[in-house]
Amino acid sequence: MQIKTAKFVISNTDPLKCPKSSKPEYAFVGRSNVGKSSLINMLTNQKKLAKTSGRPGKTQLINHFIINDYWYLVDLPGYGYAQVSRTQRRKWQDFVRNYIQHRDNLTCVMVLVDSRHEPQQPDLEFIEWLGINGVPFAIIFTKADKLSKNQLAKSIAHYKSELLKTWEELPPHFITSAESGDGAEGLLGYIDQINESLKKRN
Ligand SMILES: Nc1nc2c(ncn2[C@@H]2O[C@H](COP(=O)(O)OP(=O)(O)O)[C@@H](O)[C@H]2O)c(=O)[nH]1
Ligand SMILES: [Mg+2]
Repeated sequence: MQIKTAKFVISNTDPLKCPKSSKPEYAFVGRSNVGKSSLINMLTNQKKLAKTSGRPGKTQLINHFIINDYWYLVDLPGYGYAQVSRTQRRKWQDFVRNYIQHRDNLTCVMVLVDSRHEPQQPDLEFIEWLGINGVPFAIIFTKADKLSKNQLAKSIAHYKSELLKTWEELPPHFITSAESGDGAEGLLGYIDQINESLKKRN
């Protein structure tokens, strides 16, 4: 799939006030600084669609973008670094979980993790929660360009082995770089495939 049009629709602070829609929706989520905004800009081929910054985000906003006039890409707020307080992390959790549970048109949650990092407890907990609640999701390893080929393979293999401690089967996963554009084709192809299968079902 090629992204021909990508437009910002609306920002919300309240999950329940987001536009009701029957269009398929893909939510991107991950800790602050994981490279979410950069990935969204890379996928949509727009430099500033989602804001990027070197500093972790401040406001908790849900941003809706409409892609090819057909599906929604949703930028969910990122949870902070490891040093974020338990209370703050709980707040994020409730916010995001509430969103996920109330979106009827939510098709898939894209969980972003930095390919350089060890599996992090908050990510693993979130992934487990998605599984328990039957929410379809995929894992996106970001910033692949920051590692050598060898290091990258090692890091991903390590992450997978961590997941296999609790999962019988690995979820779909994609390795991306906002810098080089690697992984865009596979990820967009996956979204397109789901969209097509939904069309057939309707
Ligand atoms: N080398 C490299 N840097 C990246 C990549 N993605 C994001 N970054 C950098 O990581 C930082 C955080 O990125 P951002 O997209 O703002 O993260 P967000 O907080 O998850 O939205 C910025 O300095 C980006 O330039 C990538 O794929 N490769
Ligand atoms: Mg961002």
